[in-house]
Amino acid sequence: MKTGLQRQEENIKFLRSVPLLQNLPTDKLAKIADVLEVDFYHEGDFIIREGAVGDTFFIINKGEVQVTQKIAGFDDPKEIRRLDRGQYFGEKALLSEDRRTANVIALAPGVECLTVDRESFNSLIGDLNELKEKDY
Ligand code: 6FW
Repeated sequence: MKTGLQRQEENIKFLRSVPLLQNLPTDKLAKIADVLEVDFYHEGDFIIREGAVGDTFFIINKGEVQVTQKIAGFDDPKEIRRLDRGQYFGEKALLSEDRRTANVIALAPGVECLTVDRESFNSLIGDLNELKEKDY
């Protein structure tokens, strides 16, 4: 059996390996590890739906996701990117207080994400320069 403390230590270790969070001091990583939740998705699940209201930031802990976006004049959204362990998504709607700008779909055999809500994102992550300067 794994204790809550072991889980917390594992989460801090993983957070330290995420490029976006690499320069954060341990006390901030510990705060993120305290507030994050773990979500599991099956293949084909829409983790994020383009156009929806959203209040969550995601970091991939296991598996791979597909990012797709609606193209004017086409019925089917087009794949724009794939992301895997250590990469993040969902920051855009939080930074701009706007709707989701793309779909994010779980690929086989499933996906585990660490999630942070808007309030914790604002106080712990949203100020990072990498996020503000990002230009896809
Ligand atoms: C893209 N155009 C848009 C991605 C994540 C991090 C980095 C690429 Cl450093 P949201 C939908 C999310 C959005 C982004 C993500 O999809 N995303 C894109 C694009 O070319 N969104 N508009 N590429 S994946 C990605 C690089 O995180 O945030 O809250 O939800 O709008």
